[in-house]
Amino acid sequence: MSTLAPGTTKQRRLTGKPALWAAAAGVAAGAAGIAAGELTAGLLSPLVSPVTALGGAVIDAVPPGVKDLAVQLFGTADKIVLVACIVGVAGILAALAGVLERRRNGWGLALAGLAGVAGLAAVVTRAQASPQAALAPIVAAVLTMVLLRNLVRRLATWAPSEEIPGREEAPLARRSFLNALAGTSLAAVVAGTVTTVLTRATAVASGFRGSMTLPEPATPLQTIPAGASLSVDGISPLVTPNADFYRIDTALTVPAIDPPAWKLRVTGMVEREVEIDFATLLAKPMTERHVTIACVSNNVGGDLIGNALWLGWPVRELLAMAGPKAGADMVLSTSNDGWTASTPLEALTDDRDALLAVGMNGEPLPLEHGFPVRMIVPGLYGFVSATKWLTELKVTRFSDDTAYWTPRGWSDHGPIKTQSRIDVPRSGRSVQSGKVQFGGVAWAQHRGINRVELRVNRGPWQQATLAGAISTDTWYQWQLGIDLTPGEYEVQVRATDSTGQPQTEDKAPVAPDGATGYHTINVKVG
Ligand SMILES: Nc1nc2c(c(=O)[nH]1)N[C@H]1C(S)=C(S)[C@@H](COP(=O)(O)O)O[C@H]1N2
Ligand SMILES: [Mo]
Repeated sequence: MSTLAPGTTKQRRLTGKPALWAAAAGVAAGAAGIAAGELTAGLLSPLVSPVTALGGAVIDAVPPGVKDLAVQLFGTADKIVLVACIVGVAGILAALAGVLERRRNGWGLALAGLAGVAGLAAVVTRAQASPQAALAPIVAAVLTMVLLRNLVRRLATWAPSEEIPGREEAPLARRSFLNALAGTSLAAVVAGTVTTVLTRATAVASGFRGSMTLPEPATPLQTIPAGASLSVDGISPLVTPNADFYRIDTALTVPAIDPPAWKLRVTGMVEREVEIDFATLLAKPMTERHVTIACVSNNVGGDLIGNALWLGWPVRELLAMAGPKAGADMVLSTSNDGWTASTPLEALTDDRDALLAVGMNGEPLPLEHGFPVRMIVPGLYGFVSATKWLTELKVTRFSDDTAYWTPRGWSDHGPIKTQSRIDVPRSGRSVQSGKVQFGGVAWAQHRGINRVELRVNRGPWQQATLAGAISTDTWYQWQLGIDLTPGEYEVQVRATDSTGQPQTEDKAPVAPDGATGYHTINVKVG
């Protein structure tokens, strides 16, 4: 802050302001630097930019509890909130750099340099980073430093931080600073706009996706048996439309993969390494299967579950080409962004039709659901099986390799637990007395469900009507009308799988391997 001589009114008007102008200079320099860095990344390494790399590093570093909380608080908007936080923090740091630099030459530059080092570290440790990706944070930091130095120098001639006897505000110096500030801000806006237009790498992928036609399945189309779908108002549709399908992943920006450049490699404990490209995969005999996939983070009664018709080539066929060696018991699948899942080798080679999926409900995979290729494994939670943007299958052992979530408090195995959910009426709703229609879904993928029951106020279990399934790998709809007089009721559901094992009443949290307990709702009958 300036130490101003009393009585010089012109200078006194500047009190407090120079620091604000310095902060503004920092923000403008930082914004222009970061925008230039993002632009460099957009041109040289569209998959990894300093901002998304920092975000990715934050996602990988936060403890699972925080992540679950963020998902609960913000839902799928959690990623937007994270980017907003990064931008906010960058803004504060930039303002601080401006103020510091004005106080002492080099301090603000040092802060900008430190931020650049953090960005560089984040970028080079990303799985998708190519060597040229490192240029972006360097450009961002160097440009920020140059612009900051330039602005602060002009600010110093306009509003010197040391009192210079007899010196008054210099209108020319003032104009010079303000012009430079405006120019820097304009450059930031232009670079930012060009970046958003140019870095639509997703545009390339979506362009390809839009123009491609899915192959016909070689096996007969899987038809939905009559009676698998119940007509109960408000029940989850038997097949979940793509637009309503839950999305869970650690990807801050959806990996945009150009299918002609895509390859899937089979490595590790195999007789011979195998590589397959997209055109070759599409030419393989495709299988079509309805499979209900579920997230291990789904709370009892939650909606992180969906059923879709997947088109793909069985994983076991590709693995057979490579020839897994004796002793291997796991396949570590890796996605384009470095995320990994550990799947028992057995589940990928038995007859359950684990797929290298390219289609979802009759369309190419949507980008956010793994375009161009993902894994779908009936019976296993997504975190140990459903790798999106798939690029590598490493045949290995559970004792030798660890997947993304395992050191973060989750299990290395994840068979889906038997569960059931009441969709209607919604908990807390008021309904008319008389016959109240209850309806919902139950699932025990790959085992199948043979009974669903409801109980009111912990009374005797009453058997619901269970719809015929598409297969044991999908969820089942159920319904039951119960006569209820006015009052408040607690209603619970439980399912029994086809081995005769009822789901447990014991409550377990989602970590490490899936929630248990009865879905319980309260209904007001009037
Ligand atoms: N590349 C990648 N694949 C991933 C994940 C991820 O974070 N990254 N999350 C998994 C998890 S936890 C689940 S539940 C499913 C969700 O698939 P969906 O988003 O298509 O519903 O994807 C799986 N595949
Ligand atoms: Mo998940």
